[in-house]
Parts: sequence; C-alpha cells; structure tokens
Amino acid sequence: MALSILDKNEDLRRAIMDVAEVAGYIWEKGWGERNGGNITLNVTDYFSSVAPQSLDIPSIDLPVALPYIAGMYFYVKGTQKRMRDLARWPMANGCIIRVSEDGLSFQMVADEPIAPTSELPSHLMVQNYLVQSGSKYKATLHTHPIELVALSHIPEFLDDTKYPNHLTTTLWSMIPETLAFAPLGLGIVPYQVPGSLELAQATLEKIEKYDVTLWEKHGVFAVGTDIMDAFDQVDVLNKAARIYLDACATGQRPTGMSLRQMKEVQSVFSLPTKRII
Ligand code: 2HA
Ligand code: ZN
Repeated sequence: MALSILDKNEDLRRAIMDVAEVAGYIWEKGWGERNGGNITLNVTDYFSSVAPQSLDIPSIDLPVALPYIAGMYFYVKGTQKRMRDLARWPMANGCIIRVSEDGLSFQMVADEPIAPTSELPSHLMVQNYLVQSGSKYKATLHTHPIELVALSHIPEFLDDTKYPNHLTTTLWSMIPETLAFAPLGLGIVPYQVPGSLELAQATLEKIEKYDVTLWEKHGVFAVGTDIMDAFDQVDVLNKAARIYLDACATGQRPTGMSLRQMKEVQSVFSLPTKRII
C-alpha cells in the first residue's frame, strides 16, 4: 500500500489528528448528524519545504476567483462524509486540495481523490479573506450545535435591527466564561440555501467582525487560529445557549448577569472587543 502523505509529514499528521479529534467531539455532542458539518484547515505551512508538485490530475473550477489563497494547501472534509468516520479515518473522509496559481481552480492532492464538501465556497472564500487580511487564523468550522440552532428559530433573537446584539448579550449574560472566551460574540446570517454563494457572501461579511456566525435555522460557521480554537468558541457559546434553554424549561425567564456585571468581567479580564490577529 502506498505511504499516506501523513506518514511523510509529522507536523501535518498532528494538525490533521486535531481535526479528527474535533470531528469526534462534534459527533459525540450530536452536532454532526449523518454528513452534517464541515472543517477546512489551511495546511500550507506544512508544505513549505515541498516544491509544488506537477500534478497530472484534473483541476476543478472554483465558483469565484480566490487570488489570496493561490498556491495554498487545505485539508477539507469530503462531500457526503461523516464526522464520526472522519474522527477515525481522516484521510479517507477528507482530502488535501491545492488551489491553482491563478486562484481559479483546485486539485485534490492526497491521499484518495475525495471530492470536497458542498460548503467549499464559504470555507475557501473565508480562508481567502483571512489570508488577505493578514490573519493568523487557519481553521474554518461549520457545524449544527443543537441549542444555538434552536435559538435561531426565536424571532426576537434574529432581528438585530429591532434588538441590537440581543442574542450575543443574552449568551454572554448566562455565565462569565462566555464573555471571556467568546469576546467577539455571535454574528447572525439570515437563512440562505446551504452551499449557495449567497450564504458564502453573507458569511464573509459577518466573519470580518465575528469569530462565530449563526446561520439561521441551520448551524454555525466559526473561524479560529486552529481547529481546537474554532471548536472551543462554538462550544462556549452553545453551552450558554443550553443554560438559557434549561433555565427557560423551569417555566421562568433567566435574569442573566446584569450589564454592570458583564462590564466588570470585560474590564477585569481586559477582553478584546475586536479581533486582534
Ligand atoms: O456538508 O452541513 O450545510 C454538510 C452541511 C452542509
Ligand atoms: Zn450544515
């Protein structure tokens, strides 16, 4: 059997094992039913010592030009692949792609020719933005966290014009850690067809400001320095959503921490109000 690309590249293997670990958490939490959710990781750094291979394999067109990630490598979950399988066999349920030098197409580099996710436009458009803006963020994660999706069905949490920042403030007020570990809050993207360019474009606009955006009645899209960081932010926000719903299940509306208490946490921990890197 041919050597896997991971056997020849220990740093790449570790990064992909982190992806596999997060895929396992997603399955265990019930956020990744069937083939639900996607992960994309910029792995270009692990290929820097390797000259671009001349690849005698077909190129697949991208829906939009992505010049900033031209020549870059990404690990991407495969289309129709399951998180619970990826947790055990990451290279049989995901692939490494290389974007062409003109940023107009990509090729599947390793190991098996697995077609990437239907959400590739949103993942690569956001990756393109991250490189363009000089960000250190390498990971994008789409998943279906139950409690956050449940809250995206509640009209008062969706109308950011009538109730500005209402969902973020409610989540922050549930437990101080939410404010500390998801200090940028949660952006909201109104419902769009999954996999569409419209969804990708709307996500991109929110990701400029937020690390995590909620796709109305669908899931979340998160970015992070690595896959653990992206996962942790979703986990923290979803935990707050769970506390909110559990409190509501008593038949009462939770009071939440007061604005004064939240401001105190913000100043004691010097929390950022904008992305720093
Ligand atoms: O790829 O979750 O939204 C599976 C999805 C699409
Ligand atoms: Zn989805």
